[in-house]
Amino acid sequence: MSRKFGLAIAQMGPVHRTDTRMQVVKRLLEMLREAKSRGAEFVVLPELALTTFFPHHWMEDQSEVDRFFERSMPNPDVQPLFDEAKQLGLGFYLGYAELTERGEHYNTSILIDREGKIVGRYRKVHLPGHGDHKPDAPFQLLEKRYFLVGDEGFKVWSTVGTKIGMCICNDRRWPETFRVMGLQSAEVVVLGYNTPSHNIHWNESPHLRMFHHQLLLQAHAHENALWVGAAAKCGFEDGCHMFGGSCIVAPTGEIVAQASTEGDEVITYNCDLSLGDNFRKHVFDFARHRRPEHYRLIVERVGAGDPIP
Ligand code: CDV
Repeated sequence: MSRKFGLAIAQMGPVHRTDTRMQVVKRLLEMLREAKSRGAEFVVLPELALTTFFPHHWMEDQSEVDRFFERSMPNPDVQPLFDEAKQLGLGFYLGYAELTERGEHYNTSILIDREGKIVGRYRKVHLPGHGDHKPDAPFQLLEKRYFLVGDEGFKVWSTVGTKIGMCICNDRRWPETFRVMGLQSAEVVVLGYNTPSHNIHWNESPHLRMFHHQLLLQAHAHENALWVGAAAKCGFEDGCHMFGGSCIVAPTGEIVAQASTEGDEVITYNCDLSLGDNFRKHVFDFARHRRPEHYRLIVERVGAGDPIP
């Protein structure tokens, strides 16, 4: 029997350093309304949706960095988003920079149910890039400087009519991210991302960057028999070009909806949550077929080492 879940992705065009939270929230409100008018029940917003992707910029003054962080959630700037979503009966995923009461900095996402209540929080585990200043690079990738590694792992929540997990951007490149949520019976995994079209380390074709994004999401969706919803912030943002390609991927591994612009754009799909059932019962029946006794190196080693005797 099919179980329908109206999933929307609200891709964002650039947010510049000079843009205010109020301007950003106004854009997001418009997309929430459009998602609702197209039958959505849940909307995925990007990583660090409220500000520019500030890890692209070297800053020495911590108070300048802290301007990009939220000290509470929801706060008065973001409250209209919570109010409107509740009014529309929409759940949503929101990525933002979190500054805790203890002064810790995380790249965070939250899950909000249809009553406007925060039901889940995820703090980004895989922080890409570097911590030092690279003055010769066209832009910086300073997540290792500005954020701590997330301390709460990958969780799955029973809410908004499904079992849903969260991750953020670079996490989508790691099979462990999705398998840990697959092992908690996730039916949907949602994520936001900011991915530059250019690689600062070597000369990689921009088309390959998009290819890898799609390849990985399609593989992880299929091998864990779940739906994936991925929302970009993209376009030329403060001098750095980031690719779009926001998409919804089915448990078959097929991309069923994809953004075609690099601006604010809503895509929707009426997902059948039962589509993964056959895969879960047969080829990817974890309980019958997985052999964790042969996977021990995955948790025993971090980096690659010598072959085991
Ligand atoms: N925000 C990210 O995590 N971006 C990385 C880039 C830096 C490679 C990504 O994996 O898309």
